[in-house]
Amino acid sequence: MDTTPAPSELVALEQLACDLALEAGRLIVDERPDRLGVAATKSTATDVVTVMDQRSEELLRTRLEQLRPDDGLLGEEGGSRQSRSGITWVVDPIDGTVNYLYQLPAYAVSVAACVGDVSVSGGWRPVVGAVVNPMTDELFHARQGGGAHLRHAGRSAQLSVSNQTDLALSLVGTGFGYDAAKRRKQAALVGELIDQVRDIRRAGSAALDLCSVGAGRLDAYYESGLNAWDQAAGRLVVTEAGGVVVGRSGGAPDADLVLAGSRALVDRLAPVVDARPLG
Ligand code: LIP
Repeated sequence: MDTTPAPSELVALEQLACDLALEAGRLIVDERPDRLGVAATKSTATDVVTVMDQRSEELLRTRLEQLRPDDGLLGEEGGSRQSRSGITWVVDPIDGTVNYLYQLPAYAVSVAACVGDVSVSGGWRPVVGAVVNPMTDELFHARQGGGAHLRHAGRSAQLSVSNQTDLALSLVGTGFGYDAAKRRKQAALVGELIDQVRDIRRAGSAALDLCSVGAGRLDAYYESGLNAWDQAAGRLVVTEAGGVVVGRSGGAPDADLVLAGSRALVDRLAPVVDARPLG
């Protein structure tokens, strides 16, 4: 069921997404154990989970069960619930977990409310989203038709993507997966791109990279191997800031490829990125 909530409900959902992301953001900073270790690993030995990823997701799951019992849930650390309302919350309790483990201040809590079937590539879309970087005290948020905003130090600013159209003058963000063979392919694509752009940035959090595109801090961003929770909220920040987010060959953004930026830059970057499947 793909029904956009009414504008008044979108406002309430956006506020809830912001409140939840802020609360989980405080938790992962205030309650970080002094000697934080790796609680578990997932796809590879470098794909780590900390106890704070688990606690942050537990907090989000509990709050949503209390406040929105009919909504569904899809969380990175395994939280899932079928939707009865048509809304499914897609959450990443800590995006940029390796940065969090190393205390690099570039990690985020990402919370999005989506319509459609989140288990189907291209079968869903975010209608509200919030991304908090608790270390920089920045809250990026958006709702469908309501624009994208950055709240920082008590002030709020409307966001818009950069108007850079020249690929050679573009600052492009990207990332690498946890599988070594895949990383080699991803590095080869960076090698091909490096002399066609201004420079490359690798921040370590897809949610923050997408928000950087929305804020014009990056001209474009692309990555393969992302899950729905890595891209859901950030994707809406980009589109509500006037940009586009696509997948391979202009399709829906999914695990195969997420490519974001202004229409002009995405059209120039796509032929290079599309030509190198990284699966
Ligand atoms: C991370 C993404 C990042 C990517 C990492 C990892 P996680 O998500 O945000 O863009 O390069 O490989 O997937 O694992 O920290 O939630």
